[in-house]
Amino acid sequence: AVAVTLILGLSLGLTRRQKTIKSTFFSRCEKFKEHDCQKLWDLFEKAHVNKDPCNVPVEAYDPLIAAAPFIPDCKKMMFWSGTKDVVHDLTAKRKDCYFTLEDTLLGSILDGLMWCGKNGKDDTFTTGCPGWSDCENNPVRSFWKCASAAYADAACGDVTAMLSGSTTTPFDPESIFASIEVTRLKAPRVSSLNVVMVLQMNAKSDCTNASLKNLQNQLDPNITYSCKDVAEHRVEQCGSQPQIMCGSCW
Ligand code: N1C
Repeated sequence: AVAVTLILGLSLGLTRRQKTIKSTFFSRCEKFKEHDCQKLWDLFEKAHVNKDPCNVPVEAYDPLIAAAPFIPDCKKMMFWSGTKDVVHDLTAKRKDCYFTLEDTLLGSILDGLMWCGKNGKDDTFTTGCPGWSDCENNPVRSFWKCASAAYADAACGDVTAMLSGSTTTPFDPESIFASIEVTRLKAPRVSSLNVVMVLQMNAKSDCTNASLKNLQNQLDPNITYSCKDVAEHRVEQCGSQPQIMCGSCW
């Protein structure tokens, strides 16, 4: 009886967990109209189900990315590293000015989620998965690398990147922004990269930070680079005062 209860409890728990990520996936997907959410879910699962969760290459998510309609407003594209909350607070309120990967179909579906498959199992799991840095080829990291590459390829015009003044290395070579996105921005499609250094109280770095030299060295030399130190409250102000024109926020 104990064994039966255990097995029943385990499998119930499993179905519930699985239902959670699947229902989150579908409810977020259905908010965007005209998409085949079932097809996207199937491609999503195919990338990692029944695989070693530390051995899911970036390319495993290519079919999913290819199937998702991906038409960001290329002139408004915003990148970020270490500034997720302040950026998303802003972009939620100022869709007229900025657009992030989380505003695309797949980015919004998978934002904040954790998942993996396991060898010999047909399910998507949300617990017992490798963390971001536990192994390089984990499903979550591979997905964001794949999506970020496609996102950066789509950029055009004047691009903004919000980096954090609260770390000593705002342009962190390990980050997705540094390792994937920056080198994919190409002139003349992209004309400028405008870094906003978001400064909180007691900031540790600003536009003079040495790591930003590496950014400029990695950037296509035909893309104009600029950097501006901006207090965090000014960024928040831009969100709360929609009458401020996009170009005059800082
Ligand atoms: O490693 P990062 O930042 O430099 O990645 C941010 C960069 C952005 O410009 C996005 O386009 O890469 C893209 N991106 C996401 O859109 C995204 N949404 C959620 C990268 N990572 C993303 N996440 C989660 O944030 C991801 O699961 C990981 O845990 C963080 C990476 O954030 P970071 O180090 O601040």
